[in-house]
Amino acid sequence: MTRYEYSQKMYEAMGVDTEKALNTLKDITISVHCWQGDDVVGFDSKESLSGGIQTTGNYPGKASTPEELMADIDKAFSLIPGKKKLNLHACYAIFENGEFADRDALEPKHFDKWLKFAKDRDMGIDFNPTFFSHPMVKDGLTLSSPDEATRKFWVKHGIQCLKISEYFANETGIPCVMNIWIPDGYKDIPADRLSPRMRFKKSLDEILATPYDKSKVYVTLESKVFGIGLESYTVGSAEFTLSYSTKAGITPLMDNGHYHPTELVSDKISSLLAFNEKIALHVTRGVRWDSDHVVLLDDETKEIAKEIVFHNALNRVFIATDYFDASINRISAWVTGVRNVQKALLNALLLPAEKMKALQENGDFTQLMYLQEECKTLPFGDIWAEFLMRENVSGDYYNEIKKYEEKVLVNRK
Ligand code: RNT
Ligand code: ZN
Repeated sequence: MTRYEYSQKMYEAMGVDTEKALNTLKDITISVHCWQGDDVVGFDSKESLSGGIQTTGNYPGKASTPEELMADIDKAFSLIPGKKKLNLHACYAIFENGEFADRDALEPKHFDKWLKFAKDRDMGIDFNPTFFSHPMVKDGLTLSSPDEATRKFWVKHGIQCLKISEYFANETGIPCVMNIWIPDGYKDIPADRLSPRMRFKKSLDEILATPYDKSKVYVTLESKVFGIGLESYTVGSAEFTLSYSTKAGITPLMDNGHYHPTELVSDKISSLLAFNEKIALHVTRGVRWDSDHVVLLDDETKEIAKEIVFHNALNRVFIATDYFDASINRISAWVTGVRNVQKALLNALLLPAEKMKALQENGDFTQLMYLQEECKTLPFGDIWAEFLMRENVSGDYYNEIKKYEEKVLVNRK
């Protein structure tokens, strides 16, 4: 008997079908953020990263050209099992022959290289307008700016991105999730909290007035509680984005780094599922603040996965990763984080969900606790190893990445 077969029997005794779990896992798409590869820099602006987000560290080998970033994504994806989607930001536009287009003039053609990249790999693309790291961010504001020229510039950016998203969906045949996140906020106590929010609302209305095919493009809106240098007030707060999403019929997005440290996204998912057909997540790990550390297989990541799996919501939740660590090998950061999202999902798929739910409904909390704790020591590693084997990826990604680092990354300027 193989280790997998032996472990399968142990799960069977708990009432869990490991084959079903593995078959479900292999079809779950994770939208992998491209920005881990170059510390959220992109190719369209010489501005340093702004918007209250920050990468720290200067590990060698950062990608600084489209070719390098694509090669690194390929390397990372070759070591990540399961289905992937490419999550791009508008600042990753690729200009050729000295041509340039500002954010308000971006067109689908500026992403044709990415489109080809994705198509060649049978992947869909998700997209994000980039409302940061740009000279038109005035006093930290974009869509909520009181300066009409600034606000209009960013509205135009949003509209162009909507067109690009629809282009991706049409060309790949896979729906595109377009996420709107703006950094807008104030460092110190504002005199007027309402006017910026009213302008943000108006700007979103103007962007969404552009006709687009709602079966192909899912517009999501991401909230945030604060940013660096924007500690006192964030225009796109949780209440604002949730209310707006509901009213406009778009999809709310929760990033688990965007709440007060004792608030848990795992507890929020069910509330949003009660009111939305689809919801979206940015899976990250905040350490004391929205630090965007690499996702680990920690309790909260497992609990988030459990909420999706236990409520049969795998086809209702868009799962994307969002973190950026510049202090370790960036490819390893990618692989570790995405694998951990998948491990958390597998962990949830290997729990006797119906039995646990019934124990709760029957008020048998003693047995529920017993079962929850027993499941923690089941041979999860054997089932994960089986998944990697079926997906033809090795468990040892470290040495593979180390080789790539020595051969490719260290030679970069
Ligand atoms: C910032 C948000 C946002 C960004 C990306 C780069 O706090 O999480 O999603 O991380 O758009
Ligand atoms: Zn995010």
